[in-house]
Amino acid sequence: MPLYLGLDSSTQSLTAIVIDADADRREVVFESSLQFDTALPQYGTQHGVLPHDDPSVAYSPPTMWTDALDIMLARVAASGLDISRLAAIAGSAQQHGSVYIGSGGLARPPFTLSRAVAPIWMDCSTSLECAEIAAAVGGNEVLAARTGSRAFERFTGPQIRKFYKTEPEAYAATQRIHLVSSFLASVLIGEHAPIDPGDASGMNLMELTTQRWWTAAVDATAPGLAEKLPPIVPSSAVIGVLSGYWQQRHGLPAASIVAWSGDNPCSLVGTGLVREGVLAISLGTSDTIFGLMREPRVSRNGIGHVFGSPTGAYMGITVFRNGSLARERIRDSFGMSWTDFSNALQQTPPGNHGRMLLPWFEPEITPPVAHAGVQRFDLDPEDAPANVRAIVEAQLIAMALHSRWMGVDVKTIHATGGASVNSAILQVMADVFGADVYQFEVGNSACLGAALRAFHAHRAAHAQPLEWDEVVRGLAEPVKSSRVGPVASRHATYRELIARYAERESTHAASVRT
Ligand code: XUL
Repeated sequence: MPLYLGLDSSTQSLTAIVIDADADRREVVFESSLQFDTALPQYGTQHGVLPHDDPSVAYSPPTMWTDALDIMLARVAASGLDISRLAAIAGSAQQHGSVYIGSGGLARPPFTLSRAVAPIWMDCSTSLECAEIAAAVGGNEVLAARTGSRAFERFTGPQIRKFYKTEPEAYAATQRIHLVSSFLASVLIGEHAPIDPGDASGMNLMELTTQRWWTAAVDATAPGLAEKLPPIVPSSAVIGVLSGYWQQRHGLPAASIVAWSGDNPCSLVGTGLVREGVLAISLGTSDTIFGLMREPRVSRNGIGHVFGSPTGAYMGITVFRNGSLARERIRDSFGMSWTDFSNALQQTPPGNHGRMLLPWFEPEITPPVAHAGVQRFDLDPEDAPANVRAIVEAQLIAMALHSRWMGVDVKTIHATGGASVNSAILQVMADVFGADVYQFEVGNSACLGAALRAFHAHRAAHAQPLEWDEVVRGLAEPVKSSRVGPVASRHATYRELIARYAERESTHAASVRT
């Protein structure tokens, strides 16, 4: 039976999952992960990001990602699996980050980069460029209606514009601009790869409904950009085969390479959200809340995004920057383990006696907060358990508040990402949303989603297409026994708290914005 490899290059780590799949059976047969900071210390990253004096700037080294890929392919080759059965590989990557390629091919490393670093999704240094692009296309509402999002600092278009303005010569020397996803796909096939609509919709450059580059936005971003952008192909396109370089280096077969996508579009598949009505919450470096959308209902208040879905429809998503690193900041400041963190949550009452915080340890995406600044209300900064409850409640209340634009009456939530193993956090989630929360056997839904996309595309390419329900069956289904149900009285408490939180949030987001 064929094997399918999914790879996920996230902010902090690279993960691989191999599934053994046919029409009747799917099974994870290999899973491995490496942390960039510890596996590749020579790059000096912290949580996968290069230290920088300006807190609004976030860069990572693209060669660190390709070195990680090399290590991971060696692990897959040495896994003991009959690797000659490897039929297809697809990938998932952190969204929005951009890689700038100069002249010279991609047949084998080292590659000629016209910019040594890649700005990533945590970068928020492009407010000016956002304003310029929005103004040039007729305003943020027009941009959102066409591309699915108003201008956002981390989106690739504003990032490209800043590069063009600050390093015009390096921009001119750039032959091709890739997303992290299309860059790593290129490395695997040994030539420039296309971009899929799921990840292209995180650029402020693609027209959502036609899945083509939108000329007005491209022209507003930087001169000559149209020639530097890869073509857009459907997410299920087979874009080539594993290049001779990787086949020889690791003894791998000429597996098909399927277009890579963003981690959130891949997670949509990996959490089984192939139908409308259910939302997923991913608790990772970023916290995200998302669900499938049959029609693109763009956020009117400029909060969320509509991206392309790998299933061919759309997805609504809201993204929070202060995710796992904010939870870790609280945990570490009190010298706690994760078990202590869960105990603290259990010791404190829902609603926290009205003690509250706004969790902006770093600048925030939702709502837009340009400068870090944690705000506490009736909350003693030394009270460990109360601070633990306050961060978790703040994050989940913010998610409930800022996912309303999707118009989903949330009854079921699929929880994924590192912190989704914590059932005390999931209880707060169930109570805040008044919804049943389920966990998954495979915690890394982005990576699993990539493996399932490889399966789906390979079957379709061999005239044996499978419906998406069939593709996700068995592996990307919530574990029924993991259900965490809401408690009605607590949900009532949170319904009141949400209004108070919203008021405080809007006052303070405005005051820390410049
Ligand atoms: C999505 C976003 C983050 C990154 C994290 O818009 O900015 O979720 O994709 O990897």
